[in-house]
Parts: sequence; C-alpha cells; structure tokens
Amino acid sequence: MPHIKYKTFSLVLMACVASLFLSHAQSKIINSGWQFSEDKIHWQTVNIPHTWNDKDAFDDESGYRRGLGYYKKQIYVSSQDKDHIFYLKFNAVNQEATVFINGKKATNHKGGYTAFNVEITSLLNFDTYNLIEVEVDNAHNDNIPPLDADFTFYGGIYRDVELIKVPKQHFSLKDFASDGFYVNYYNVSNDKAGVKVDVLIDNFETKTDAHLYLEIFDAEGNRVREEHQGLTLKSNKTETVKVTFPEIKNPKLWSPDNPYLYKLQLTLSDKNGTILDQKQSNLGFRWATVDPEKGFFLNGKPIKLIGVNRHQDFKDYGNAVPIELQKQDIHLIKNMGANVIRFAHYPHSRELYKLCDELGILVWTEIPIVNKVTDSETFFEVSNAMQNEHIKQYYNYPSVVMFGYMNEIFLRLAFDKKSSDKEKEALKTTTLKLANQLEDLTRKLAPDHITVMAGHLNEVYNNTGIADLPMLFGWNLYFGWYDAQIEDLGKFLDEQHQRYPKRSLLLSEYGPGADVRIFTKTPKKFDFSTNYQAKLHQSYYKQITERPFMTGMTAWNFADFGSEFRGDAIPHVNQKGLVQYDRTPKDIYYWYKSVLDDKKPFIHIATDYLKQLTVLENETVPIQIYSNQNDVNVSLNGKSLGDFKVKNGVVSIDMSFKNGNNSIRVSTENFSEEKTIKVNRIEAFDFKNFKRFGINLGAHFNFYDEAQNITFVPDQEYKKGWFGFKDGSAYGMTKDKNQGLPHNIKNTGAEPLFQTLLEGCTKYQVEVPEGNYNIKLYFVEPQIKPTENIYNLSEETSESNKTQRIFDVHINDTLIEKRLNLAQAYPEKYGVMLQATIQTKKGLTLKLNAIEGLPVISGILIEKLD
Ligand code: GCB
Repeated sequence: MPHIKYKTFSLVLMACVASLFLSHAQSKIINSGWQFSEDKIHWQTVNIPHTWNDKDAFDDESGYRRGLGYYKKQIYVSSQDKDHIFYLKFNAVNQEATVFINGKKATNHKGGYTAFNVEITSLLNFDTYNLIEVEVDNAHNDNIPPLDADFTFYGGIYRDVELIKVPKQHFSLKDFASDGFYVNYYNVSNDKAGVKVDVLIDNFETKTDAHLYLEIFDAEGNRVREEHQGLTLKSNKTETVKVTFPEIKNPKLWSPDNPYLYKLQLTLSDKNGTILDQKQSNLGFRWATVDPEKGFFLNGKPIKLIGVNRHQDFKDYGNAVPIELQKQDIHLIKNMGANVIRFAHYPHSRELYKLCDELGILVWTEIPIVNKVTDSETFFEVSNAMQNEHIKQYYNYPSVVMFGYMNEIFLRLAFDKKSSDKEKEALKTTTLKLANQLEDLTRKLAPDHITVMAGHLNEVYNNTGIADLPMLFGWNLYFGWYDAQIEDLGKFLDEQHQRYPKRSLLLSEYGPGADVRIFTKTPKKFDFSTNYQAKLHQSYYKQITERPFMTGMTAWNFADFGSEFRGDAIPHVNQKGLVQYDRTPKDIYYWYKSVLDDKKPFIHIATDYLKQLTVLENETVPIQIYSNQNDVNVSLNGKSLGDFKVKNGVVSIDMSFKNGNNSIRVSTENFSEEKTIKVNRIEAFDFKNFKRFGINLGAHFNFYDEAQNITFVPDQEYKKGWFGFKDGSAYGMTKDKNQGLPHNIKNTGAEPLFQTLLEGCTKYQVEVPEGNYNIKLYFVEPQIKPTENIYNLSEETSESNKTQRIFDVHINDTLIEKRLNLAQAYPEKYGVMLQATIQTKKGLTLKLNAIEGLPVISGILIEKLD
C-alpha cells in the first residue's frame, strides 16, 4: 500500500512539473463569433447554439425554411502546437453537415442529434488563421431519419463546437465521437461491485511506451481503487486496453432516492510520467431489470417508473437553447418527483444525462427513427451509424438504463391510403429488418442495458412481431384524446397483457393538449382545457399504478414544444406539456408533485389558470387542491368549508365566490397555503361590477384573452334576463372525433375564441340595460382545404358547409356589415373583427341574416361606454 501511495505521488508530481512545459489534451469551445448566411451573400455574426428557424417555425405562414445554411469562422493555430493532433467536434448539427477547412472538405455527417469528430491536423496552416466552413442542410432527406415527426426540425449548429488539441497519444477520438472508454460493471450487488473499463488509445506515431492509470474515487473524494498499466502502443494504431478493478466491498448503490456517485478518472502518461490525456466519468452501481408480471426493478427492488418525455426546444430559442436553461428542465422534473425521463425522440445534450446521474433520474434514450423508414441502403447505414454514435457517446452515464431506436414506426403505414397491399407488406418487411438489425446492434453494444421501442395504438406492432423484439415495449396511448375514452386505457393494457404475458410494458406516452387560458366546469375531449388535462392525468395515474405488470408511465410531454404544422390552441406548438413552452408550470405539474414527492408537506391550490374569472349569478366553480398530505382543512374568505380527505393527490370543492378578491386557505396540521383570486361576480346584467362582458360563442369553455385582459365566458342557449343563442349549433374546429388537428387562425393570438363558433345562428340576444356600448364581433370562415396538413391523420376530411356563406350583420336596427363573405373577402382561416358603437334602450339583438349558406360567428365582446 505505501508503495502505491508513493508511486501515485511521484506520478502526480512529475505530471505537475511536466505540465509547465507541455500542454496535454485540451478542448476549447469555439461557439463565439461565427458568420452565418442563408445565401452566401448576406452574412451575420451569430453565436452557437444557433438555428435559423427560431422565428419562421412560429409565424402565420405555413412551413419553415428547410434547406442550406452556411457557417464560417477563423481560428488561429500556433506552430508551438505543431506536435499535436487537432480535431473539431460538433456536438449536434441538424441535420446534415459538410465541414471544410481552408477550402478542403474534411467530412460529411448525417444525423442531427449526435456528436461527430473530424481530424483536421493535415488541413491546418500554422502561425496563421484557418477557415472553418460548415454547410448545414435541414431539407427533407429520404436517407436521414427522422423522415417525418410531430416536432420541428430546426436547422443549424445548435450544440457546442469544440476545437480539440491532443498529443500524439490520447484517448481515442475516433470511435463514433465517444469519450474513448466504456465503463462496464460486474457482480454488482449490495455486498460488492466490480468495474471493468475498455479504454481505446490512439497512437499517431511509431511504436511507443505509455502508462495508463485508472482511479476510482467515492463521493467524498477518497480513492477507493486504482490500477496501473504499462503499455506499448503499436505504430499508428488504436489500441484497446481492458482494465478490471477488484470488486469494491459494500458499495453504495445508485438509485433515484440516493443517487450516490463514484468517480472514475483515467490518466494517460508517456513513459516519463508526463500526462498526455485525462478523462473522467460518473460511476453508479445499479442494475435494472424488467419482469412482464411484476414491472421494473432497480437493484433488485420494484420501482414504478413515473416521469416524463422531454423535447429539447424552448420558447423563442427553437432547439438552440443555452445549456443552463436546459438544465433547469431536469431540476424541474426532479422537483416534480419523477424518477424517469424519456429523452424523446432523439439524444439530447450530454450534460443533461450527467445531471440525471447526479440528481437520480433513470433515463430512456433513443434515436429519431420515427413514423416510417426508407427502404434504402443509405437509410440503413445512417440509422446504424446513429445508433453506434448514440450508444457510444451515452454509454457511461449510470442514469441511462434503456436504449431505444424506434418510435411509432408504423404510423405512416397505418394511415397510408395510397400504397397497395403489396407495397405495404414490403414496407413492413423492411421496417422489421431494420428493427432487427438495430436491436442486435443495441444488445451487442450495450449488453447490460434494457432495449426499448415505442409504438402507437395499432395491431401492426403485434402481428408483425416487432413489439417482441425489444426487452421492454412502450405503448404511446391517447385514449380520451385521439382515441376512445380515458377509461379505455386499463382495458386495453389488460387485454395486451393477457395476450402477450411475456412482454414487459411501459406507457411511454399519454396526455391531452392543454392551454392555460382555457378552463371549464365541463371538461371534454379536445377542448384543450387545463381541467381536462387534470382529469386525464389523474385517471391515467390511477390506472397505471393499479396494474403491477406495468413498468410505469412517461407523460407526453414535460413541456409544450414546437411542431410547425400544428394548430393547437397556440399554433405551431404541441400543448401536451405539464409545463408551458417557457417552462411556467401548469397546475398539473403540481398535481404530479403531490402524488410523487413525499419529502416535504406540499399543497397546491390549482387556480393558476383563473387569471380573470367571471361568475354568473349563483354559479359555483370547482376548485382542485393538490396535496401529498392525507387530510386538509379548507377555508374560503375566512370561513371553514371543512376537513377533506385527499384521494389520488386531489380534493375537488365547488366554491361559491363573492365579487372581488376571494381568499382560499388550505391547511394541514403545521403547514398551510393561501391564494387569492379575483372574481367578477355578476348578480344581474347591470354592468355595475364590471365594464366588459365577453362570450366565447359555440364554446363550452372560458377563454382568457391576454391581449384584451378579458375572459370570454362559455356560450349558452338564451336564458331569460341573460344572454344566449336563439338558434344555430356549435361548430368546433377542434372536433373531438379525430377530424384532423385544430387550426392556426391568422391575424390573431386568440385561437380558442375563433376555433369554436356558432353556425346557423340568426339571432343572438344579450339583455344589457339601457346605455351606450362598444361592441366587437369575431368571425372566421371555418371551412378548410382538406389536404393541407401532412400530419392530418383523420380517416375522413373535415368539411363543414361546402357552399358559400354570405350574410348581413345587424345589431338591433343598425347594419354593421352588408353581405359579409368571409371566404371571399379575407385570406383563409383569417380572424376578422367587426366593431360598432350602439345605443340601446334595452338589450342587444344580434341578427345574422343569411343570404347564402349558414352564417357563422365566433365571439362577442361588449363594453359599456357610459
Ligand atoms: C405521439 C408521438 C409524438 C407526438 C404525440 C402527439 O404518439 O410519438 O411524437 O408528439 O403523439 O402529441 O400527438
């Protein structure tokens, strides 16, 4: 032992002295000051991370720029570094990159979500500036996955670029841009744990001697193991050195509850002890298994996986998101109480996986082979290379326990109406062939990990046998959204489990779209209300936790994310997030916290969506309270409403609010939470308590319009003394039957006001008292061209009224607009507002007199002027 200590000390000493004279391996991030151009004529200075689609993927024009983007940058290289080898490392460029150094092509890389290296030594000039040029292409390419998917394929260099300078002997940079070593574990149990490391060393010189030194430190910084190895490196070769440490006794195991990490340090020195290269990695002793009956096991103990999927983009940044902002996601996910993340549908930044190691979150990671494959040699090659890069770059993170390679790979096939049966069969065969190859590759490269794949609701995953390839199959199930009802989830899973008792299952995706501006007492499928979101998640959680055979569930999605072709309540954004696109939590985030996190007493009063609440007469409002406590006491405006049992993390109470501020207080024994909500309670339609009144015509939900700071209340059939329609029927551009996705309405940010409307209404009455009113009427022509949305998965095309609609608009006796013809006078799906000032003795009668077709109207806003 003393001998080893002395040896170590002398080695370190030598290294310190040597480093004064010789610099060892260095990586420099070169993100600043790149030139970017879309046409090679107009250049602008940008920093990495960068994308050219952060704005155009969210504007009113459909589509976003998919094509070439050019980057360039000068780097100075000194002749003092002549003895070194230089690499450029691109951590992610979406999706194809061709790199030139001083005008000469250095490499081409396909695939936008994994890193690649290129050795550039021979292309460099010393003591001068060298030009790096990168041609980036995000155009559709049949040979590069993903071919199509429900997220935006932002183009650009969006992760760090590194200039790496290494001595002639170094940890290999050639193996699919990995770190040049792979950590394996053996005999891991509560009593002992072994570590084996495969180290790849590149030698760029003739035969030479070197020294490899590996150390393991515990979390307190004590060195618990060390191994030395003398090496003779062959001339200009990559050498693989296998190092096995003796087992560590009584290891501290890694788990989400106790993410105990050891550290591995690898040092490569020359024969004089001068350090040439050094690397580090987290070590976590854990083993994960799945059982088709009993679910998921970590370190031999059952653990229900409950967590989220994550996409990497962020409001206003596209995919070019500063890493510190991204790290906050992982903290938020941990803080919610989740124990698993599915990084969907592609590998995310490596720093995040490291953070999962540290915080204790299990990881499913996958490559972006989504919706369909191409039957071409290149597609297969690119897919294989991608999985090699993926596994080799992400192999050493203890948090990573699941490696995947396909998502809903038969989605396109299932909705394909054009191909013949024979063509479809051929595509199934091709898909299966690729799946088999990738499954084999994954098992070979990562023998101790769980292989995974996710499919959508379709028999094709069963009858092709593809679902039996991976060790764990994930179902992406949208019962109560795209399909059937919320309660059908459990029935479906039971049936699958019965039919395929040997298959381990995870609910890999689920969730409805939800917009924080929409709320309702009567939540319905496809209304985008936060209330429906609560209902679905609460029920799904129950259904999954009641079924021991289910390994777990990952919600779709942690955050709202960009999907250009979509027109949810916010266009171009998929709104199934538990938090908003800017990561502001929706109430449901706190509900998850209440059922998952029992560390500290927690209460959340779910009223975040009630920005401005208008309550009619004696109307009560159901308020949900989320808590991890068993009992809570609730009071409203100082009066106790009683003690309530918390079931499934929630208490729901119908509350009767007074006009003005209302205070809700929820308390447990030694902890309480209070919230104030502002309410406009209207006892009579006298405009005393309020100045403005908005109605969301054809809608059963409230919509808070931020721009006008008003909540449009739900529509109703005419009620005496109040308001409502006399005829017509509700027409939703967000139908609950799978009639395509909702639609982006141009010229407005208030989609939920326009997307629901009244059709065929000729008379609408609002019983306002005598006075002067400013009135705004909102219209949109709902008829859409059926084929325009490539992601429209509906069986039938959405059609309302194929004939023209022309109608006159009157309020009382005033003509507001003659022969209004929305389809003719305005662009498609264009939000139109007509405004008028009306004086009335009593009441407002809106008349829509049809000349042709059925009139439509989306909303009314009435403002009292005197
Ligand atoms: C899915 C896909 C995911 C979509 C999601 C949705 O099943 O795997 O990429 O975003 O559905 O929201 O439709």
